[in-house]
Amino acid sequence: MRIDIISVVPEILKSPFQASIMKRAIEKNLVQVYFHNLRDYSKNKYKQVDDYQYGGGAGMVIMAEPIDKCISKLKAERTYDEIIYLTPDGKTLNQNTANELSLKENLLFLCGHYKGIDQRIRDMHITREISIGDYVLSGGEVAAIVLSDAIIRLIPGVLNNETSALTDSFQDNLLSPPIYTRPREYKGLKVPDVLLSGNFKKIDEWREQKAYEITNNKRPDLSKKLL
Ligand code: 6GU
Repeated sequence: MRIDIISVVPEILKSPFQASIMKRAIEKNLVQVYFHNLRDYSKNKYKQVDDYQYGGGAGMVIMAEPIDKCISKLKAERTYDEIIYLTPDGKTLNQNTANELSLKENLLFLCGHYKGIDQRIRDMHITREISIGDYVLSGGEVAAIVLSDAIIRLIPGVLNNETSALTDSFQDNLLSPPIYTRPREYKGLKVPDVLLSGNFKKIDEWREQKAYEITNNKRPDLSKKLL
């Protein structure tokens, strides 16, 4: 898979890809991630990419031309399965969307900043708009990192068996059961006996029961989907 990310502040993007699972995925060449600085496509000598909005109103808008130039250059080099604009008014990201996007070959993410981007870019180039939740971030960069992480961990070979994505919360609309590691007792708090029993049938049953209990208590909205 190849992911290209366009941003006016690409320095926000870099470090999450330089550690842990995303770093490993890149090192294993299971994904290639490229950052593009929108300011490199500005024809303005101050590298300005934003301007006031027509009709008045607070907040600057990213101009169509630098975005169009950048996207058009990338589109000429390869075919993108999706060109995704990260925006709070997009469709809220969920596991199904991450699963679907993890099967694609070439993805292009456009991060908004300031008030947003000129509508004509959305009309011309964008195939999908994604939000990561009902709150406002300063820009789409953090959302692009979230989306990349959710997708990359699903690419076959990125996770090993122990961390398999198949057992993640949300893959089956169930939250995870409690987990413990050594020691058996910490400050008087004991690991549940069943986990030490060696009876794997009993352990599986306990975990499943806890998963249902926890989902019911914390996320009754997910519980309804189980019916
Ligand atoms: Cl994708 N962008 C911004 N700016 N804010 C958000 C968001 C995206 N998703 C939730 N809030």
